[in-house]
Amino acid sequence: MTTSDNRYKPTACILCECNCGLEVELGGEDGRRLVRLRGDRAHPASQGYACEKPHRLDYYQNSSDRLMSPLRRTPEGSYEAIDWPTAISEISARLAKVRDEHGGASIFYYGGGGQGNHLPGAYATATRRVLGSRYRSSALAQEKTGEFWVGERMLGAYTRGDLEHCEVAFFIGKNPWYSHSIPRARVTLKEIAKDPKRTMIVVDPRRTKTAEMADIHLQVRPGTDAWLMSALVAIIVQEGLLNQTFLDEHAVGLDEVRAAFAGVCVAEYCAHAGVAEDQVRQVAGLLAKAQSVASMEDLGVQMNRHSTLVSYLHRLVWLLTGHFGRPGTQYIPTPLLAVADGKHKRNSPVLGARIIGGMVPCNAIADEILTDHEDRYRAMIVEASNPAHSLADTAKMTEALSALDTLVVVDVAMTETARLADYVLPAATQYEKAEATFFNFEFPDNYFHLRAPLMDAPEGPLPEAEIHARLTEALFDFDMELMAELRAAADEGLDAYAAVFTAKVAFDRTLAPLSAVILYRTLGPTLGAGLAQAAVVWGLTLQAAMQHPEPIARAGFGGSPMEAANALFRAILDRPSGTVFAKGEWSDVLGRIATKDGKVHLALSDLLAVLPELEAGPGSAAQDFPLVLSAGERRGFTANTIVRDPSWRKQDAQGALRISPSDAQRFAVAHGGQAKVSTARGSAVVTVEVSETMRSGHISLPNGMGLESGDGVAPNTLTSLQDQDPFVGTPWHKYVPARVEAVPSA
Ligand SMILES: Nc1nc2c(c(=O)[nH]1)N[C@H]1C(S)=C(S)[C@@H](COP(=O)(O)OP(=O)(O)OC[C@H]3O[C@@H](n4cnc5c(=O)[nH]c(N)nc54)[C@H](O)[C@@H]3O)O[C@H]1N2
Ligand SMILES: Nc1nc2c(c(=O)[nH]1)N[C@H]1C(S)=C(S)[C@@H](COP(=O)(O)OP(=O)(O)OC[C@H]3O[C@@H](n4cnc5c(=O)[nH]c(N)nc54)[C@H](O)[C@@H]3O)O[C@H]1N2
Ligand code: SF4
Ligand SMILES: [Mo]
Repeated sequence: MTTSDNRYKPTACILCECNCGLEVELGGEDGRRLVRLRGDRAHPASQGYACEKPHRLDYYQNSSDRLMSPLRRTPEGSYEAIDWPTAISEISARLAKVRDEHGGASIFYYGGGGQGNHLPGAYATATRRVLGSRYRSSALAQEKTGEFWVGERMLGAYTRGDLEHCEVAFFIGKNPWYSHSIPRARVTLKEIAKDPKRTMIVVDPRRTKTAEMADIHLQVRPGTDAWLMSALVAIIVQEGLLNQTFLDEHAVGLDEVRAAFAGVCVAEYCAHAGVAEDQVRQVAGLLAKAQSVASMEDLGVQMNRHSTLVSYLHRLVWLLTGHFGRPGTQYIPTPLLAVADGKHKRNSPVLGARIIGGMVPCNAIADEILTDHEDRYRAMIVEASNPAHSLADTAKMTEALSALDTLVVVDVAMTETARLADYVLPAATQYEKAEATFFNFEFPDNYFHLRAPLMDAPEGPLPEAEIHARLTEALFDFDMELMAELRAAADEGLDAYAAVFTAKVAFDRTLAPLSAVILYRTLGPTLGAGLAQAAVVWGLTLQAAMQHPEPIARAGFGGSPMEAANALFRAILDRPSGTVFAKGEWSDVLGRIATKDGKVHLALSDLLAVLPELEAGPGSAAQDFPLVLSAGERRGFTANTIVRDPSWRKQDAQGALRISPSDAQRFAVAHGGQAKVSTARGSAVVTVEVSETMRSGHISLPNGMGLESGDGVAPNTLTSLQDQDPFVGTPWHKYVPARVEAVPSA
């Protein structure tokens, strides 16, 4: 199914992880402007849905900060344009020198993809391999690693909730009306809200748009979710609201959990959380009695005190009540590539911090550079990410990035991070090359969308696949005969190619890790105009066909793994609006539990061990900092730092500080006026928005603001590296002790 109107070309939105399918009409004098955008009805997940943001995607494509040439930093600190051969030879020589002197492990890789572009990370594996780079990280290690780790240990897997079909939807620290993250979020929210048989429960200190639509809003005191969620578990345990049949059959560890919560004083914990006890009891009853509960936690708790503990308590709530493996409850999706791995295999080299899913905790990175330790990171490649802005403690992060021997940034725009780099490499935008993401978490049908480019890249920028191919080739002698053989096989077709590739590359210990670049150079040229960067996807389809043959066969791609992979890859190339690549069945889900014994593990002893610490209560705010700042709230016109031009915002251009009427009065600040917000780490002057939606004691600032090019406050000038989760090092961006003072008008 493709669009009948051929002025429009299919692609996707890149502003949040939903990646809604879009149709775009190009225009402008050079034909390179995204002039008209609409939801693509042929997209299997979004089905024509889009929110307000993508209509202004031209601000991304035609940004004034666009990089058009490789840049090298001059001794004076400015930048000069250099050509690609110079850039590649100098960068590879500098990184090789760091590798030879200090070991490849001292070369760190950060990023690899954002909300819309995950192919660069796949290509970077080759560059990292030839450099011997061992450590990497990305934004996921400052939000999701706690959830991944807990999921891995309890279920051997990452789970999601079937919010589209549940009777009860439970959102914890999540505002999908503005932040989306589920397909067609607003349609789903409206459907739940208007159906009297369905219930929406929201846990959030702010009366968000989502909370307003909810049947029950637990307006928790900021940073006290651990008490609230403990109270919920305690009620379930103490009142016998357990789904005993489910637990007997599928779970172990119930006795330890029972013992840990038997003595919890629910009334006291509800008081600590600032929520009425009867409301919490009502919620526990609803969750236990409902046919199906689907839930979702996000940054409100994942970037907050006790984040990993709350991820655990959250899972206990739906597991104890048996909301798993049935329509409308939680499931384990079939990923094309697992971005959500929660395994802990090793620790970081300097601080010994837990590395989850291969990602070093973001808060550890600066300290692992700014040290005399022999194993410190000395060079870094940053790709499709802006850590100088997005990681905690901007000043410290800037100091750390500046202290590196070599920093290479690959981006489409001159970012805050690029301004610290020794070399800046210009990438083609996501509308100038083949792109895709691996945020494929749907169920039972699961989708993959390979986007063809809307236009060629201008002279200068290159797709990341080409950049990594050139870097890898500068550092490694490929066997040109083998490359020619693969290239010839590719010309004969996928089947011939697959045969040579599996015989000579896939199982070769030296070559397999370089697969992405080999595929790009040999299969890539046969894929059609602008699609070479899609070559790595063939390798992933082969992996997926080996790992999940049944759901992939059900989607129409059966036969041997190679046959399935080839058919799937052809479908991915042929369907410009996205492909259903896997069809799950609810009866599969329990069988996907991947713990050693196939059971749900309810008792995580290290997390149960910290529960008694809650008995002392949350403590009171420091005198200097009586308020809690959420540094980085999602709003109507925020999209991390993907769109840099401030004029893209139709509202909230200054990124106002939200404050409750009572706090505004207490600190003598007025709506529309200026105020100074201060934390232990910094201060900033902000525009004030007095809002009834805020709970007193809680203030918030938007994310993605305060770029060099724009207004507002860069939230991480106010955050600190120390405020982090003790288990996995995720930052507490939503829990920054702060104060607000009036600024006299000039
Ligand atoms: N518009 C827009 N959408 C986006 C993005 C964007 O930049 N802009 N970014 C995308 C990305 S990268 C992500 S990770 C997601 C994040 O999506 P969300 O997690 O939904 O986004 P936030 O607004 O940061 O935080 C969610 C809620 O947490 C609440 N909160 C604050 N403190 C607490 C607390 O102590 N307890 C509880 N229970 N809640 C608390 C806030 O009031 C807020 O409503 O959004 C994605 N979608
Ligand atoms: N205080 C605070 N800090 C936060 C958050 C918060 O709530 N509060 N939220 C955090 C969260 S959840 C996230 S996900 C992170 C996001 O922060 P980052 O991971 O740093 O990502 P973005 O800000 O999305 O930056 C994406 C970069 O990719 C570039 N880009 C776009 N397209 C391409 C491309 O095709 N190729 C290349 N090479 N580059 C491209 C953009 O120009 C931009 O520089 O921020 C985190 N930081
Ligand atoms: S929901 Fe996300 S992906 Fe979809 S249109 Fe809005 S910002 Fe884009
Ligand atoms: Mo995120």
